[in-house]
Amino acid sequence: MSDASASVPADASVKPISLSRFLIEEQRDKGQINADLRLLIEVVARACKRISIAVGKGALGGVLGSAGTENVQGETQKKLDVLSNEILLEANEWGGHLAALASEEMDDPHPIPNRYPKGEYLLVFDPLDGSSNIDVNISVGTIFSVLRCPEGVTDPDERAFLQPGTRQVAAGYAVYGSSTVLVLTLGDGVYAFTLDREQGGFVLTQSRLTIPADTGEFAINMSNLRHWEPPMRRYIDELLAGKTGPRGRDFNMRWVASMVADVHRILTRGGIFIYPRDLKDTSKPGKLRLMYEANPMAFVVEQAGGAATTGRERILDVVPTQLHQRVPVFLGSRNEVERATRYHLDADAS
Ligand code: FDP
Repeated sequence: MSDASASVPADASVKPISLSRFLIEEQRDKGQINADLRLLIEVVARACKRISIAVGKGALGGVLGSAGTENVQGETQKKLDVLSNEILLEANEWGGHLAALASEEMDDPHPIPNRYPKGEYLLVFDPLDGSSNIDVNISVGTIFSVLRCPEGVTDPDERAFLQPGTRQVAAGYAVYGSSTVLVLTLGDGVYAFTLDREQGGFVLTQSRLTIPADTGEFAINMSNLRHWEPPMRRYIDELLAGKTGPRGRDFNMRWVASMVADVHRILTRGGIFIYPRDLKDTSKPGKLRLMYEANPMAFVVEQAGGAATTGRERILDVVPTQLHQRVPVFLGSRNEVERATRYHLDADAS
């Protein structure tokens, strides 16, 4: 396994490039984005900076612990889940770049209030992913995805959002860890920006991140093993068998239990992240949400040369039927994702 990512590291002798300058150049020089999409990304980044500050205050900010409410998934909301959601809504609703927003923390899409102009984009986000980790000071993050509002739709409802991940025009996440890093794709490579806490802005620190095709590291919640389907067990059994097993090498396991942190590690040094379908509750085809987690992360991972499937098909090809739909997720180093997917397809065929 290669330990180092093939991405281009920041060169200390080169003048730092701010997120704003990066976006202006994407618009003006490359024609990759228009002014509205540039504004949208800048506003999301500003909201992430505010969330990062709130997360960083920890107990001093009075924001740790439960909010005493449940979201549409029946999960207990943390105070920071609610606060992060409000920060993203407030930041984005007045700029004129959005037609509507949808959040993992809200039952229905959030319309743009009539007093503000509407734009051509739809913003989808998980305001604070991995929030069960917040009270124990482990990395959490914000995940976002941008779609175009379908032509002719002026008051977008849930149906407007039900587009496959291939239609995303931008996606990314901010990970609030030992440093805050914003990872972004506009459909032409993956870029990472580190928050300069003194200056208050995001600075480009890695260009064209690349996930190695092979890896010796996997991330999965092993406590669910007894509920997995046979091909899933086969894949993990072979990894656990190590040098003397069919794979002929040892594999290492890492599980932060914050998807953003696990995906960020994989973008940095490779690996496979799996949240498979399990038979514990057959009404749920997985734990992670297609629109808020799987699609944006799949877009980022594919743009970095990795692969992302449900174990059976490419995540980005899944046509959503519900805003809060769940899917199994296999993503990261291409050769491992393809192998795990093949085991599932072979099992289905036999
Ligand atoms: P969380 O429930 O804390 O929000 O989004 C779901 C998620 O975290 C992911 O970030 C994480 O990868 C996964 O769930 C952790 O699941 P387990 O509790 O099964 O470990």
